[in-house]
Amino acid sequence: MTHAEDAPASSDLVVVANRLPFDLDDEGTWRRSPGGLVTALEPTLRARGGAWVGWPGTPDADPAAFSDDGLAIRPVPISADEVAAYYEGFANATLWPLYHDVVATPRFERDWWDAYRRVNERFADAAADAAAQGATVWVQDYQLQLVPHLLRERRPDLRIGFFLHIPFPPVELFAQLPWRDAVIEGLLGADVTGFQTEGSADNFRRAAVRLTAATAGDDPAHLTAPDGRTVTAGAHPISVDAAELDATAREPATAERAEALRHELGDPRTVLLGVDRLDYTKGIDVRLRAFAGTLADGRLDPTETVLIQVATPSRERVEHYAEMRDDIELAVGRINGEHASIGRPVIHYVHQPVPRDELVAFYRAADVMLVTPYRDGMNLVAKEYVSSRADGGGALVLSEFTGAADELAEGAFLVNPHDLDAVGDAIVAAASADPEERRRRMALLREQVLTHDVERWANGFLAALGVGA
Ligand code: GDG
Repeated sequence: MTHAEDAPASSDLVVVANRLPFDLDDEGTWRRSPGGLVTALEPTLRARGGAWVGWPGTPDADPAAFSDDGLAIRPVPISADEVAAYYEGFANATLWPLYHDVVATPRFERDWWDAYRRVNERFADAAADAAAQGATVWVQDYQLQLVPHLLRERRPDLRIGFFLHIPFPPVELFAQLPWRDAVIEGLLGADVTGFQTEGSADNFRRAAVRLTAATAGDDPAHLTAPDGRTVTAGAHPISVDAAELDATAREPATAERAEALRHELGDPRTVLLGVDRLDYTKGIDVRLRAFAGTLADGRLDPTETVLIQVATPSRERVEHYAEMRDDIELAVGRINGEHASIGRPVIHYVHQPVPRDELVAFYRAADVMLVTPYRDGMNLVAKEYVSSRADGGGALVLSEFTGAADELAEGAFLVNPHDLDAVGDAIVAAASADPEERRRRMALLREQVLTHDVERWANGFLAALGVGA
């Protein structure tokens, strides 16, 4: 990748996220790392000469800032020890389980907290450096919850927004965190706090009032911070680039690949699909057990039904993840052992990243998409599936405990993932619904997702922050 080497000037719009939209590899080469957030924000940022502050993805690397076609890239270095304590520790073994309803037991370690605070300070310094006088700064996600307050201390002239991509838990759970007051104080440094759902926004407001000197404002979406500033807290449900997925799904090559895939699977009557990072919040285990139940009781025929489970490697150095991988792989082996015949597995388990276009072909090939998290901020997979069904077919089994359920309840087969029987029933209902009913439901889902895409999300949040489209 080529880029201008001169240090970028300060910017009027700054995004601060754990990761940059470019990764630095071990050889020191920058590679673009596409993702939903990048797609959503890049055009606006480039048009405004904006900046992105984030970690380059390699421990101990300390590369210089640079400009890429109107976008300032400002790397924040993180040491290997800090990756272990701040990222794998506090972010992913303390906050992640705590914020997902304690699905796994969070670990509370003072050293991890110290590293989290230190790294958040470094991000706040970098953001303060990047921002022009009176600029708008948008901070992303649970790794950086202290940045709004730290940044305001450094730069009271800035307008600061914060968006949480994962759920904000009920105060009864959040209160377990030994450093709970500091986290709320961190978030209250923002002018606008955004959450995936009204439920999360409400949880945050309750926690702020219960645990700090913040008070509820007259407007239910407003809080008055201890320093007298108004802080808004509202729902800004994130989404996907629905038009782009719809267009990819319409390409003849995608339909051909989807058909070829079904053929490779042995032309089964029903193809079920799960696509997740291999994460204990995603309910992969309950989905496998429920599927096995429907085969065992004869409601689904193992000679006519196939489940593809893509479980992308994730956070492999965090303890809970390694254990869970073993459990899932044991379950896949057991279910295939009991129900498959030679050359015809009932579960195709993929523990590798699947290329994007191939993933869209998977979505198009799947009669039933299984999204069964115990708790999920939003769940983009559900929205990607819907966007990819340009043919109007397919059915979505969706956990009530996802943010997506707030928008997709009407068209989806909604399910409580803690109720194993109900998950089995929903899988059977979705697989056996008549085509008319499936098309009716898919039309409802598509109407919602195609009109509420990621661009609308980004513009909506920025508008709340006072940045015009
Ligand atoms: C967090 C919140 C919230 C997965 N495997 C492959 C692959 N993926 C892509 C999916 C999707 C993304 O990863 C996963 O997004 P999710 O939303 O499902 O889940 P998290 O990673 O937990 O994301 C979540 C989100 O932030 C955004 O705010 O919705 O609630 O937890 O885009 O497609 N992509 C490709 N190959 C794979 O094998 N190409």
